Amino acid sequence: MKPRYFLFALAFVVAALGSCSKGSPNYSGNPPGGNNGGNNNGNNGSSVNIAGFAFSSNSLTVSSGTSVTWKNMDNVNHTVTADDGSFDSGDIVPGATFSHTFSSVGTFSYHCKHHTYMTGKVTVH
Ligand SMILES: [Cu+2]
Repeated sequence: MKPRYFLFALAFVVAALGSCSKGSPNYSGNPPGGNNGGNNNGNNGSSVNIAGFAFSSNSLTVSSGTSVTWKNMDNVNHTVTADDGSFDSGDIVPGATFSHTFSSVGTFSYHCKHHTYMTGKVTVH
């Protein structure tokens, strides 16, 4: 009596599991191509580190309207001063940043007032 009841119950469970797995949808795992990727060359901003008494990207090309941010990674003051005087950060203390938006097309050379060998340029198109 008892063993037969047990077998019956077991058969029922196996049948239930079987129908369950047969009935499950054809799921093939993660959907493909979910990553759109980051767009790193957008027009909204660009950055230059000042480190080791040098501008990390000393020749930068950006679109008109781009805001460029310089960050002083050194432990002395630096400046970002346009050679033609069109912009001047004043002293950028260690750890601080300076931003300038380039709204007109052209090539803008700049330097650091304290260390005139530190030079860079931004080409705006
Ligand atoms: Cu400097």
